[in-house]
This record gives sequence, structure tokens and C-alpha cells, in this order.
Amino acid sequence: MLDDGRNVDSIFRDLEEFKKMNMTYESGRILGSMCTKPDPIGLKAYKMFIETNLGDPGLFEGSAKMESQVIDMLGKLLHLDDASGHIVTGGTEANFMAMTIAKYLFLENNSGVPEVILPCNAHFSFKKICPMLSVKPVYVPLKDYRMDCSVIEEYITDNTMAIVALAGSTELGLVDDIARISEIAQKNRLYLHVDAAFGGFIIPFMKNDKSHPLNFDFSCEGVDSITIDPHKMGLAPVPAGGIIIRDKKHLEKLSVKTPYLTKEKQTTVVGTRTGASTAATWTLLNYYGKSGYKRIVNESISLTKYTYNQLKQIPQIKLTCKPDLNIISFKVENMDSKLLQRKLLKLGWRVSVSENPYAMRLVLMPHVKKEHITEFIKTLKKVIEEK
Ligand code: 0PR
Repeated sequence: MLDDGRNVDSIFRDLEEFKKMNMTYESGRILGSMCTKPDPIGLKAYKMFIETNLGDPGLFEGSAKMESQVIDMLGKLLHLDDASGHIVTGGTEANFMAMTIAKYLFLENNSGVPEVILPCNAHFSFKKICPMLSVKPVYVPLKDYRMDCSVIEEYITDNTMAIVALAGSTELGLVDDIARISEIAQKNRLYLHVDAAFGGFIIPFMKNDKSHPLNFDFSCEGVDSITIDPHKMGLAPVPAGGIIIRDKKHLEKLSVKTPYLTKEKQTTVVGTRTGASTAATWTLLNYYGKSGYKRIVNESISLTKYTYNQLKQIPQIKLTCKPDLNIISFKVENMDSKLLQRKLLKLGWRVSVSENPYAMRLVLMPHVKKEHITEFIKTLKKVIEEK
């Protein structure tokens, strides 16, 4: 740090330079991100509440009221009346809270090392959470890229504290058979957490496909908690994650006394935490309503179908699976995916490569429009043909 401060104009000139180094969502060239350009209405609300701290809610009672209304709205969206939960920093923190609750419940009646059963394709946040909580992860293999429900029970032991299932896997956007997993959890009296960090703001707004229903929420009676992130398909600015909990008593397991604050206790991991994310989410839920989100989601789903069909017509391309949501995975014959990724990057396109399966991954978020895809397909064909 300098001894004396600097001239504000020169600082902002530097800031402009830093900003130029960033990619922008508007360019339509970010094809591997689960975040998108924040909606301007949400952003306006975010800025309006930027100084608020939900860690001391007695000072910001309006913000605290908004948070409880957001949790109520998200609960109802997920078919749960009287939900409890919080707006948190993201999916990682939401999953962390759910796993902590499951561990505390387990320890009430057991003394062994707790185990959590989760699909092999669970998000890497669980690779952080399990060691932090000293919980043993037990990975269940996949069948057709989804958790293989037929073998889950083989992995249950006396030390199993919970099952985790996915509604929108990170790599392929696929949804596990939550209805069936919910029955398994109920039968074995196990805590069930659904990681719908990505799918939570998509599935409730999709047209229902009767031949392939995506039941994933609290309508499945065994589901105890759900991660649902506004900063993904909810269009809220980062950071905005959501944890929704069926049983109020479960959230209370996280309760810690905060004697000198304006409220007696906290049930979040983070102490000082912004009320801006809650304000943005509250605003967007009210502004769009179900019909607005349906429009946004269905535009992304239609573009996904269009892109899928375009890619299908390229003979060298092999698509991994039919998408459930707005993620497409593919390989190019005789071309390494990382090499293709680098070539596309040189041409200005940011595509990610998934590990399992090892393949190119496109996430069709709302900032991606048809004209970007047309341009991208043209570039992709050129790169493939140059080989
Ligand atoms: N659960 C699932 C299913 C996820 O996909 C993610 C993040 C998380 C939990 C964790 O959420 P937070 O990152 O909010 O803690 N999935 C994306 C991923 O890892 C996050 C992301 C978003 C990555 C934007 C890149 C990016 O540009 O791929």
C-alpha cells in the first residue's frame, strides 16, 4: 500500500484497464458458466441494500423480513409451506449447511464416523465439505450419467447419516430420480438433501414432459433440504445461494447464541452477511413471477434444443446424452477436448471441458442468444475441418 493515497481519476483509469481484461456475458462468448448477466432490476435492488448486514438483523429489520419472504416464496415454489432456510453465498455454503445439519442429527443417536452417500458426479463442493466436517463420502456409481438408484441400498451402513441427490448435475445438467431416492431415504430413515443449485431455478418453470417428469422437490416426502441458487438461473448478482429446509427444528441445529447482537441467535455459517443478495432475489421473484421465469427458462431450453440439433448435424460430433436442462455435452472424433478448448479460446470462445465424461460442455445461460450460437457453430465447424 502507498504511504499517501492516489488521485481518483488515475485509480479509475486503472480500474477500467482491469475491467477490460475481463470477459463479459454480453459478448455471448461465455459458454461454460452457470452464472449470467445479472438482471438490471435485481441489480438496482442490490445497490439499494448494499450496506445492510443480515448478521445483525435487528438493525435491518426490513432486510430480515425480505429474507423470510424469499424463503417462503422459494419454499412454495418447491412445494413446501412454512419453509425455513437462508439466502447464503452460494451452493457450496448451502450444501455445507445441509451436511452439518445431517451430521448433528446423526450424532444425536450414533457415535461412529458419519458417512454420506452421494453420486459420483456430485459437485466438488462436497470434496471440501466432507473433510471439513470429518464425514466420509461414499460414492455411488452412475447409470446413464445419473445416480444408479438400484444399488444405493448396498452402500447404506449403520453410519450412514444422509443421501445427497442431484437436480441438475454440474457437468451434464441431468436430474437424478429423486422420487425413487426419496422412497429409499424414507424406508431407511435417512436424511435426504437435494442439490438443485442449478436446476432449482429451472425445473419448476419447464414445460412438464409427461414421459420424463423431473420430480425433484419437497413433493417427494423424503426430501429434507434443497439447495437452490438465485445467482445461477435466478439471474441474481453474485453472491446468492439458497438453502431451503423442510423442518424448522433442523435449521435450529445450527443455532448459535449471539448475546450482544440485536438478535439472540444465528443459524448461518457466515456472521456478517449482505442483505443485498436477499433484496435482489426478493425483487426478481416479485418482478418476474412464475410466468416471467417460465419465459426465461423456456428461451434457454429452446436454444439448447436448437444447438443440440445443429451439433447433431456435424458428422464428427458425438453428443453424450439428451439434455434434461440447458447443458450440452459432446466430443469431436479424433480430437482431444482440451485441445479443442484451447483452439476455441484463441478464437475468443470460453467453453469448458468436463472430467466425467471427458467432453466439451456448453451451458446455455440467458446471456447466450441464437446469433452467438450461429457464430459459434460456424467457428467450431472451421476448427474441426482445419484439423
Ligand atoms: N452444486 C452444484 C450442482 C453446482 O453446479 C455448483 C456450482 C455448486 C453446488 C456450488 O455452487 P457455488 O459455486 O455457488 O458455491 N457449479 C458451477 C461449477 O462449479 C459454478 C460456476 C459458476 C462455475 C460460474 C463457473 C462459473 O463461471 O461449474
